Amino acid sequence: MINQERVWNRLFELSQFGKQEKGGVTRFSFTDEERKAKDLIAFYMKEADLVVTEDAVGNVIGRKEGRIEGAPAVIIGSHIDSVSQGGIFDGPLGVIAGIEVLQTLYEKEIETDHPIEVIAFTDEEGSRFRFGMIGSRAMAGTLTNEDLQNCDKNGITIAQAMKEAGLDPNKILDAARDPRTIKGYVELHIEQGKVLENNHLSVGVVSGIAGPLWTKWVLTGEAGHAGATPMEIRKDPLIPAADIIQFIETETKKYPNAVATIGQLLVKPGGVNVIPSQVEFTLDLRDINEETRNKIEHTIVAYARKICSEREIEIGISTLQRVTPVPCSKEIHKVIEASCKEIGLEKFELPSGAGHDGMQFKDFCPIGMIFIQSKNGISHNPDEWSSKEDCGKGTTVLYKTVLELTSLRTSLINSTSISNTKEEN
Ligand code: HGY
Ligand code: MN
Ligand code: MN
Repeated sequence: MINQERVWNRLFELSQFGKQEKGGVTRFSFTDEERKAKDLIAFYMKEADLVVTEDAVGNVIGRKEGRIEGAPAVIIGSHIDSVSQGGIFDGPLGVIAGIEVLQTLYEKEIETDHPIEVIAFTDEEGSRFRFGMIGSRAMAGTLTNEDLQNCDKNGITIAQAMKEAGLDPNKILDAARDPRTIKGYVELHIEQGKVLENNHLSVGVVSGIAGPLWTKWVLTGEAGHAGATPMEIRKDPLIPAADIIQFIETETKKYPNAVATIGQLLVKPGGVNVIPSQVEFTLDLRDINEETRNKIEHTIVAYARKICSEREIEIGISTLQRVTPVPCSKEIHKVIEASCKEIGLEKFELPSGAGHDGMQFKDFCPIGMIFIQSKNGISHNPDEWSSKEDCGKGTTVLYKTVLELTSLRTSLINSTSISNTKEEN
C-alpha cells in the first residue's frame, strides 16, 4: 500500500543537503543546508496535499484534516537535523515515512476521523548547541529563554541563530500546543543498536526511551613546564580527569541498561611541552530507569570531587540537558503490535537507548515508537544503514498504526507500558 521506492528515493534526495566529502551528513540546526532540507520536506508535504506551516521555532508541520471537526490530532514526528558526519536514516526516515503515510491516504482518498500532523522537529540532536530537542520542547511548552542561551562552538546562542534564520526567539511560546489538541504521538526510527539484527527481525516496538543526561566537566590545575616541573609538585588536571573517565566506565558497567559516553575532551592550552592548565569533557549518561541513572551520577560526582580535592584540582560540573526516561503507551504499543501481525511480522519489544522527540510529549499525550533494524547496530556514523525492505516494512507498520489511531474506535489514555517498569539492577 505505501510506495517503498518513493520513501527510499526521498531518503537519498534529502541526504544531499549537508553531504560531507569525508563521508556522512552534517546538517546542524539553523544552517543553510538544514533550511534547504526543510524546504524539500515542505515540498513533499505539499505533494501529499497537506497544509504546511512552520511554527515559531522552525518546526515544519504538514496537516491533514479529519472527518470530526475539532478532534485532537495524531502526530507523526521525527527530525531532519543530524550529528556531525551522521547517517541518512536517523531522523529523516521518520519524517519521510510520515509523509508517505499521508501521501498514501491522499492517493487512496482515505479520510480519517482524527486529523493527522507530520512534523519535522527543529534540532533534535543537540549537536550544534549541546542542547537538543528544541522543537519538541517548544511544542510541549517547556522550552525557556534560558535554554536559548546555550551556544555553539563559535559562541552563537540558539536565540541568535534563530534570529539569523528569520525567527523571533521572544515568540517561542507561540509554538506551544494545547494538549487537548493532540490525541497521541507515534514515531518510526532506526534502532541504532544491534538487538533487532541479533534477533533477525526487521521491526520492533519500543517499550520505553532511555533518558540522556548531558553534563560538562571542567577540571582546573596549573600550567607548567613539562621538563622543569618535578612530578610530585604538579597540579595536572588531566591525570584526575583520566582517573574519573576510567571510573565512569567501571561504575556504569555495573548496571545492565546504563551507558556512559565521553564525547568531547579538550585539553588547554594544548602544548606538547606544557602541563595542562585545564581539561574540559562532556559526559552523556543514560538509563531507562531514572533512579539508576541518578545513582550512577551521584557516585561518579562524589568520586570525582574526592580525588580532585586530594590533588588540589578545582572541579566544576554543569548540566547541559537532563531528559527524563519515558515509558511508551500500552495502547499505542498494542496497536503497533497488531499492525506488525497484520503484515506477518513477529511482535518484538525493545527499549530505546537513544533519545527521541517523543520524550518531550510525556506529560502531553501517549507516545509510541516503531524501530527498524540497523545494520551492525551502527548509527551516528556514515556507515549507518537500513535496508530498503525494512524501511518499507517500517513505513507500512506506521501506516497501519496511524490508520487505527486516527479512528474513533481507538481510545488512548496516558498510560505506561508494563515491560519497562521492571527494574533489572
Ligand atoms: O542522542 C540521542 O540519543 C539522539 O540521537 N538524539
Ligand atoms: Mn541521533
Ligand atoms: Mn534520531
